[in-house]
Amino acid sequence: MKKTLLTLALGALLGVAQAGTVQVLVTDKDGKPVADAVVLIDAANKIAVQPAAAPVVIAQEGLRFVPVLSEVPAGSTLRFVNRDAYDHHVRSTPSGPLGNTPAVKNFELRLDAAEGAATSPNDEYKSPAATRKRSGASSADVKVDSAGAIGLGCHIHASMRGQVYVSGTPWFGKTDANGLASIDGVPDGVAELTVWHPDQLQDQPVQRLQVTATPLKAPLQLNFTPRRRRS
Ligand SMILES: [Cu+2]
Repeated sequence: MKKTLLTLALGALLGVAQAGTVQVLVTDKDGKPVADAVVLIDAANKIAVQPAAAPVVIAQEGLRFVPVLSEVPAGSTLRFVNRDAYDHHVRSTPSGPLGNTPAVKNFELRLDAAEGAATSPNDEYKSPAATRKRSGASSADVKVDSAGAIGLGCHIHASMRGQVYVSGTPWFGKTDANGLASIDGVPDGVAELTVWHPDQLQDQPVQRLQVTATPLKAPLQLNFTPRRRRS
């Protein structure tokens, strides 16, 4: 909501009369809805991407990354929080089914078990720098500035897989279980829509849109069918 208001305010300053909502439906090669696809819109009237106002939490919980896919604006801080009663060793990995897309940020974090560590919801927001420097921390922050994908893995648990997509545009979102993502505040005019999915072998084609104040529905079909994920 804040982003929408900001976009509208900036739009007014730039002489852009309106902004619209784009609802994207992502389907696979067989026409089935695809969840957890990142949808990105580039508008002719660009505004700079703003980092998330607070650290974006990615939990290690029940041997999983929660959420399994996080989409964040460039410049944001990721906060990895171990909520399990055992250690994790989070690291960035390449993305793509062949592991051929290098991560846009490289890191390795040893995160102690949550037991006895400062991981209650309130503690997460206390003095992150101090938490980071303390030895035996169960949470750590990573700032991500470059747009693109970061795979997540754990040295200790090979089955743990996650994804982060860092957006270079302020208009982005990820699809829900029905394959839908709704993006507000896109300036009127020509825009370019694209999608990123962790299973893609190559960049997906860019689609041109004409955005108006009337909500726009944009179907977007992948040229592949993603693997089924364990849930
Ligand atoms: Cu682990």
